[in-house]
Amino acid sequence: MKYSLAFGDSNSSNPRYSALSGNEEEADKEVQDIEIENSRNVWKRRRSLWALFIAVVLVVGGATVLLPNSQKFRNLSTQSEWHLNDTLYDDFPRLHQLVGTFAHEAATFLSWHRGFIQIYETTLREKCGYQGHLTYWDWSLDYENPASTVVFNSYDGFGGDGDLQAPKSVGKGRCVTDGPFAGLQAKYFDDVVNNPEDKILQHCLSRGFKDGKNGFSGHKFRPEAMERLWRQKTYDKFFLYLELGPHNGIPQGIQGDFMTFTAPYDPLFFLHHTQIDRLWWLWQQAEPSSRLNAYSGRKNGTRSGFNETATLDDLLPYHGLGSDVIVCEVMNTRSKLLCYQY
Ligand SMILES: [Cu+2]
Repeated sequence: MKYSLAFGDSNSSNPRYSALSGNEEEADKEVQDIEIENSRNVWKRRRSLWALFIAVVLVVGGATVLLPNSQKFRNLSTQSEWHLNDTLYDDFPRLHQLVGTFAHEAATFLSWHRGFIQIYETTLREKCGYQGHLTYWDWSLDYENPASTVVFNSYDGFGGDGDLQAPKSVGKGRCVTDGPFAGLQAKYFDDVVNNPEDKILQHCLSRGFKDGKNGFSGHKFRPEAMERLWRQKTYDKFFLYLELGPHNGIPQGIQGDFMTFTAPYDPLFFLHHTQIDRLWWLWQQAEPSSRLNAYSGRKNGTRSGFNETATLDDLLPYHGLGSDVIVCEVMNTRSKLLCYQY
């Protein structure tokens, strides 16, 4: 469809969006000729749509669970072309681990992850027959009791906490035994920062809600925290507050695989980072004339050992799983390379 300012339901009903959409006309002028075919929406509890998404993720993961609609995807190859002996599903945690100290606590946190989830979406579409788009979990709506969100439902969600009766697994968690990812096997686990070696450790998908179901706190993304996020005026202040605040609240609450640089083993990682990307997008849309080019702070994470200043010409590495890109290519989601909106 042609890009227009008539956004879909998810945005028009979002008070945060309307509060931030002051300069739409200006943005529209710059992009009026770009076709936007990719509209990312909020995760909705609609099994008819989501069985498909879940089935696709399962097949990428090489799992043996059979869901409605999944049969046709099971015929597709799950072999990675990127890294010998891995599946496509292992590729994403493996790449995320490789760039761990580069793409966190640095300006690259937002830019690198924007490219990363784009590669994931493209992989689902090109290699798994998925025809939908990435979706996001807006956890700020669940801040009062994040553990009871429908996202964790067994039947039409992504499954819940690790099973207290199940064996202990990685990252202070236990095996997830409900939902479509029950029994999913992961190959790597990286709990050692700055360890460049592969950490091969076969295990079940692990979650361990902090302090149990009632202790998983939404404190870091409560309304006051989100208000504070929107008050950040410069890119470096915005990304750092977003990363260390609202962003960290989710893995710290879910734990298990999600706690480490191999976090993409938990399929929720992609709903989470699509939400992070959307928050950056909203921040940019509030003042597009300046913020579509706003980029500052450290080029590499504080734990990387490097201390250089970030620029729009920096290279974002995807080590062959996807093409490397220059930061300026991912600043505007309406660019030719990305071509999506929220
Ligand atoms: Cu990350």
